[in-house]
Amino acid sequence: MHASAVLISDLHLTPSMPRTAERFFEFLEKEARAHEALIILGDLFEYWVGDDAKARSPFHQEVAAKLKAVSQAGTKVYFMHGNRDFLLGQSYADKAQMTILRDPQVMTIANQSWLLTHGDVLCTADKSYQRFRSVVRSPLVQKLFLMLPTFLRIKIASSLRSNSTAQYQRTQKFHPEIVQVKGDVTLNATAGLVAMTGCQQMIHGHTHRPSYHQESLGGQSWQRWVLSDWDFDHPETVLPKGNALSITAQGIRSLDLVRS
Ligand SMILES: [Mn+2]
Repeated sequence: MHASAVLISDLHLTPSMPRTAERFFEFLEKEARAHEALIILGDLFEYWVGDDAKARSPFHQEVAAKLKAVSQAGTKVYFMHGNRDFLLGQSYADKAQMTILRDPQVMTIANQSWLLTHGDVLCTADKSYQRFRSVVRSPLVQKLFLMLPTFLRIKIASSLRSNSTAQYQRTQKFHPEIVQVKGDVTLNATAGLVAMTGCQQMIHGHTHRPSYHQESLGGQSWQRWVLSDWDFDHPETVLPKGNALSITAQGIRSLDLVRS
């Protein structure tokens, strides 16, 4: 229950993208502190193979310290797992003073109910991803993975990422229409979540297709806001991008973090 909140997702923070991290730190100083709550809807980090492995890195310590400073300045920080950082655990969350949210989560902000999700669970046209997801999100598999030595976890995570990138690039080249469908949420899954939660205002990330939709199916209708991913590091190939959604008593609006 908050009078105002600002939401972000898909920053994919990594030491090799310093300008994106720099914009994030600036965002924490300015936009975030102007709200009662900061809600991170997943994929804050490019990948995560366990708190023990990351906690030692100076970059991840710096991110935790900056997040903690936001809490200490009076803005409550929430974190929902994405498909890349779902192994982020309680120990790192404690260090960053973030409260971990379940996915999906209904939250009251500015006297309205908002349905929050990372979004990958709604991409049901991609059957093989959903199969993969149900395996890697199982507590037993996670426990076994976290028992492996760190170097092996990093190796597995990076080979999974490069496989999925290679597969994406192949499909994008030969069947762009398939990428278009598989990479987006489905109307059926979205309607299912709206019905299950009874909440008609949804916010998610993951698809990297920032937008606002008014949708309906089978007598139900709802509004859906999609957050942008962030990239301030490759101006020669990718236009700088990054946004946040601000919810206050005045309503919801998108903050363009490139121009502001
Ligand atoms: Mn994602």
